[in-house]
Amino acid sequence: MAVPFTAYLLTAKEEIPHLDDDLILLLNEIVSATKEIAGKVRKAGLLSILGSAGKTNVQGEEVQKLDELANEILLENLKNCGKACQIASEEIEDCLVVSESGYTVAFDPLDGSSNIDVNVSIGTIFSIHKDSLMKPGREQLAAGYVIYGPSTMLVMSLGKGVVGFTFDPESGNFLLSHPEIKLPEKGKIYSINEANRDKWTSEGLRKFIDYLKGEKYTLRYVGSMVADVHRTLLKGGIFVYPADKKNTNGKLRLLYEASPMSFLIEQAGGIGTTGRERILDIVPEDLHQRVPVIIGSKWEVEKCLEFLHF
Ligand code: AHM
Ligand code: MG
Repeated sequence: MAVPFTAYLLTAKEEIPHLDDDLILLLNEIVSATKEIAGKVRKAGLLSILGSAGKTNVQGEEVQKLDELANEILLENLKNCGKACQIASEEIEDCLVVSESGYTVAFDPLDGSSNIDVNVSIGTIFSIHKDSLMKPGREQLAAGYVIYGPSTMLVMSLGKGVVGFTFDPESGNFLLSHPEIKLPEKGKIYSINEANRDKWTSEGLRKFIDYLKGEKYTLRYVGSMVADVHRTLLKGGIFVYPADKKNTNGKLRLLYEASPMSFLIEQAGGIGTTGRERILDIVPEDLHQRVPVIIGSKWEVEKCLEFLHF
């Protein structure tokens, strides 16, 4: 019998000192919000919630109706549970201060917005710290994502490895299906939006991608970070969203995209870097700051760094 999420947390508590009852409550609240989001995603075409919400977010990006709905569901759950002192979301400009101390949550309610309307995998990403959102990623107490794909999966780390749960629609529970996710040391796949090649600011990166092609790598790029990182975690290889002429610090946001994903990748045995520094060592300066992202198997990321610094 597979272990349900809450039962897993209660057992993990014995090995993970920082996993107290408040953190368990908070994680349960996030997970219950994602179940609600998964329900909406599954029926999106029937509920008139596809398409644009007709506005742009703080970052000038078009907001989809489902982005907005997922954001509201998460915010509501987090505000009501009383365990989150500060909340930051991709969809809101300032952080929400609920109380002076406690857990902070940064999230991307629905990552991969461009894939919503075409029924391709999207996801929710979350990152949890204590007392302040503006701490380096290495101090995360928990991070994870839920991928709304052919099956809905929760992948999470509490700082002691990476585990995966698959949603069982019959029982309504996330059940432990991947007790120990380990990234292969080396893979066969690279993942990057190669249409931007001419705009990348690094010649070394172009040479690295050419090198991988020569080594018979294949390209997979969904355009949902959650899906591209999920594949990388399970199969190895490398995922890159670099700086380019338009996005001089890359596109992905540190607090709720780069940092939690880097935490998972490192916890699974991989590496996460901007090309200049370890992503988890960056002390955030801004809630929505962007960073270049190079994450994946040890072998490919180290090789990439060699090309970048040649
Ligand atoms: P979003 O949070 O608005 O969906 O944007 C982030 C997404 C990532 O999921 C993905 O890796 C990236 O944007 C894709 O960007 P592009 O279409 O430029 O390749
Ligand atoms: Mg996103």
